[in-house]
Amino acid sequence: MAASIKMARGFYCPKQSLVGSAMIELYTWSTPNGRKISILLEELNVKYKIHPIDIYRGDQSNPAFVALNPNKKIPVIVDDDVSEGVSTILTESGAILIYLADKFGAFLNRDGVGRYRAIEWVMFQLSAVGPNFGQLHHFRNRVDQQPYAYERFLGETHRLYGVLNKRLEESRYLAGHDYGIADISLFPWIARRDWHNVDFPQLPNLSRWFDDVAQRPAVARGMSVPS
Ligand SMILES: N[C@@H](CCC(=O)N[C@@H](CS)C(=O)NCC(=O)O)C(=O)O
Repeated sequence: MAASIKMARGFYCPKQSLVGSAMIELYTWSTPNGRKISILLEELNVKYKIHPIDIYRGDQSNPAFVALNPNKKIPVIVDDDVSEGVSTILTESGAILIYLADKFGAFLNRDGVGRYRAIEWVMFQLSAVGPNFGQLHHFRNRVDQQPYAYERFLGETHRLYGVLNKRLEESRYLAGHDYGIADISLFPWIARRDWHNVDFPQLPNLSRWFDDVAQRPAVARGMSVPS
């Protein structure tokens, strides 16, 4: 009988199928929400194993993946560190960023206002940038059928670019002096700026920030996952 392991989500699964030798298992695809996590794992320089979930082929509906995330979305991590008795399955990119930063003690302050400033900007990315840019990506291929929807999400996307440019006028990074998970959560979305019909050079603070973050080797490695 296959060895089984109790997962934090409360069910047992075959050890061979879901838990490998790597400490962190990353289920991901070549999209912004997935790349946030591969960038942070590269920055942390921790061992991780990549499981590509091709969302265009429908892999997110495979029963083994749905068992990990009933919401059928990447990214998901399984942390095989059973020091607390169980492996941890975690969905939602924002929760995963905070979990990994706290676990490895980097890229997020332990306490103080700086911690909550970073979480504030991660939530801005999750609640505003992600949903609006995501809808814009959907409707940009359907402008003829849905011009109103395209214009609405384009206008909101441009407004959000303005908010970010203003924030980065007063602060080197999103949360303050230090690069961290807020910047990591946003970077893969701005990397798709060619899809946003935005005059990037007219946003000098955001352009400066983008070039700064882009030159980090871990960011380049994380942006190529899955290869
Ligand atoms: N709120 C989620 C959103 C995750 C998400 O939308 N993932 C997309 C790829 S970027 C996905 O898996 N889409 C598959 C689908 O919708 O079928 C998070 O931040 O993790």
